[in-house]
Amino acid sequence: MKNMDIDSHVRGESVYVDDIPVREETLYGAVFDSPIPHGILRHLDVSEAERVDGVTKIITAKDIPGENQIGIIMSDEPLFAEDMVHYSGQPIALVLAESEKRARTASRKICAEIDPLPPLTDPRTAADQGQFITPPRTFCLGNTEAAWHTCDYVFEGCAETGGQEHLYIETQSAYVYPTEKDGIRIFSSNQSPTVVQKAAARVLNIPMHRVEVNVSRIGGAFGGKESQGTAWAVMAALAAFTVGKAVKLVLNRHDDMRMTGKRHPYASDYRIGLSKDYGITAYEVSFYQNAGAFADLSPAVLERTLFHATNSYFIPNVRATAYSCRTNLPPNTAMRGFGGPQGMFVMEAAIARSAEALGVDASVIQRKNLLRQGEEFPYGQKANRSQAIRCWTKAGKRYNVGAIRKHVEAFNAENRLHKKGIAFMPICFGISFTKIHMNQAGALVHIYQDGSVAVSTGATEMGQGVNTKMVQVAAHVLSISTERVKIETTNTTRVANTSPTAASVNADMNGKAVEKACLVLLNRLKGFAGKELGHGARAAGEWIEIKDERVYDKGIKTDLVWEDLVMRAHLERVDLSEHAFYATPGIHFDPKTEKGNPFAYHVYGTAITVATVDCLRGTYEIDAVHVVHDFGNSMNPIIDKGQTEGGIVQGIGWMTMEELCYSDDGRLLSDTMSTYKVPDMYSAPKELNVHFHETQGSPLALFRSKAVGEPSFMYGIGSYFAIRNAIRAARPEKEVPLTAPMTPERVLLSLYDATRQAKENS
Ligand code: MTE
Ligand code: LUZ
Ligand code: MOS
Repeated sequence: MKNMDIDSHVRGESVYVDDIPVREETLYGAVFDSPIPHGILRHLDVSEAERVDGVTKIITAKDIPGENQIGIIMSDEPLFAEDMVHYSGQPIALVLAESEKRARTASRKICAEIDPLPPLTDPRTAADQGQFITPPRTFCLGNTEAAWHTCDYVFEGCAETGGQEHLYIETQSAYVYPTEKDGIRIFSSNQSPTVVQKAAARVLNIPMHRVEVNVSRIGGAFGGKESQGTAWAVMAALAAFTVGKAVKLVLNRHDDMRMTGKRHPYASDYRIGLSKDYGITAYEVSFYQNAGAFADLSPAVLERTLFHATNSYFIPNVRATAYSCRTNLPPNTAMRGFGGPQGMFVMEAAIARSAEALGVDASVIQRKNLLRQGEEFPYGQKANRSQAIRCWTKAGKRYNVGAIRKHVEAFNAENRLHKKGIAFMPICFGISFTKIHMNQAGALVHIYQDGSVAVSTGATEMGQGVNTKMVQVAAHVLSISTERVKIETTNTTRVANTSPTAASVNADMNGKAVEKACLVLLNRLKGFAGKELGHGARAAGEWIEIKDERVYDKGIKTDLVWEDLVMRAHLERVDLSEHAFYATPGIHFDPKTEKGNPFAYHVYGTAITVATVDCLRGTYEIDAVHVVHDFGNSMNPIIDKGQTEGGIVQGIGWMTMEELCYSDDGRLLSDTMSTYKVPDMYSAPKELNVHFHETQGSPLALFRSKAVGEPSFMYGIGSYFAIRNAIRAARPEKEVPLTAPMTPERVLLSLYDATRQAKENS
């Protein structure tokens, strides 16, 4: 089944927040934010702004009836700054006016008197000053201290990765209006309707049942609306509540890029020990996460970095420590991979550095240490049905890596100004929220009298195709046409207490809830049909089957079809609605020992990347990415392939060209589409092959079809090392710092001025 939204997307008919027809007398919001990254807010002068024609009200912390607080994990983040500002772009006030233009004009006339304080932007400096969001955490396996003596080789160094802008197409948006009896209805572009509902209730000081949050669909999120869609929705809610009118708040691209948090930049130190035959005996790593000014989701992101610190390898002695460092940047947040990519990059960097020092190809070390069945992750879980080696081997054979290598070598021998590099990138990604309690989902299924079906779940559709998969589940279980199934908007009044649509688990968890609800309805209808066909009341349904919208009795086709069955059931007063709940079984984790079985299953795969570097210009092309990926038993190959390709290109962007530049005083300089480069058609790999490695999947995956949202992102790391290997083909003697992104500028510095860049990175 194709993504059910594509026709309306292409015609421009799909409705996003900005497309909702507004009510009469709707007011428009513009956010006034801190012009500097750190300081004491002495005074706010709004008098001139208030005089702008059409301005209704300027909302500040003083207008909040409840708590000035929207922190998702820790209560450390005010909706509006009050006494202090902690980052450039931090909201201070919301201007309400009759038009967006007037609101913006007025917001430029607000004057904030701020005594500046020195800003922190670097995580290592923050750590030196003891600026931590949470205490550090350490995952251990074996005993690294004892293991170092047994190693034949030990290497150490540092590795750095940059942040990443989500660049969802739909910017942060909310449209809110008051409902009767002091209620509020919020339309928001948001991955976490319940988070918004709870935060709005807290800020407005009303119970959650008076707040309704509705999400029709999201124009892309990538993690950027897991926690960070909340502020704008709550601001609009506060404004609507205060003035009693509808309020619309849509950030423009520039404000969105300036004010919202991004993927966390990390600075890391590693030490790796190997045996003579290239087995990795010991690995120690310290991660310094640049969390930004408030906790946001940083502690959870930090945790996933630790979970994925050894990527797809078994290492008997591991010690991984992670520090969440408070800086004066916008709070960094969830983004595809959620800290996993940052952890895996350092592992791959350590292997690359070892390989270079030992004069072997990195793939020799990678292959040697791939996880086997039953081997233990540093967090105590054992690899179950590990596909690491199978995917690797299959990739090598299927894409004929021997021939690729020969081609690369021949090319490099013949060309002086262009060089090619090749890199393997195995991945292993854990599926489940790492916070166990978040692994729950609900679904509400109605069968209407005419046989049409409506499904509500806690999942939000952001382009990943979860709604399409939900249609497939309902149609399959009830054995009816997909045309009969409609997916409703995600709404807190229909499915309550939902987890964010994140962690790649939403087809699995919401799909299992839909499956459960549909099975209950199916059995109820079968029982009813059995009685109608003259079987005794007890276990009447046992003889009945519903296949392709028709009732079969003891395997024999009857005249009873779906529509008649449903109508007759309704007339006999059979309940045609069902709510079901799913909680992932068998997962647990003890944060005291940092051990457990946190993931329902893992997703594996291998990518082979080939890149060509232009050694005069520092530019490069990704010639090819060849993937063998563990999809389990894919329930929707079109969607799954799209998710995998999209993840890869987004991963390549993070590793190669997307660079967030800050001024010394913590202002984002690359805050527009003209200064922040994302992958386009020309920077996508010239060839991108995704082979479906079909396996048994996992019983905890929906229809044994494994989660696809995030894992492929980490194949992008291969592009970094392919480019690095091309640079090394040109300059084998140069020490190239393990810093990402590998922008053309960095390629040039690596080729021609290594010392300067070494200084830059020291
Ligand atoms: N695909 C599209 N088109 N747009 C998105 O915003 N977000 C990604 C991924 N794929 C995203 C996407 C992220 S970060 C996650 S966690 C998953 O989708 C979430 O959806 P799922 O659990 O249904 O896979
Ligand atoms: N969000 C979250 C996530 O809250 N917990 C997670 O474990 C997670 N993992 C990936 C992406 N988002
Ligand atoms: Mo995805 S980072 O879990 O929204």
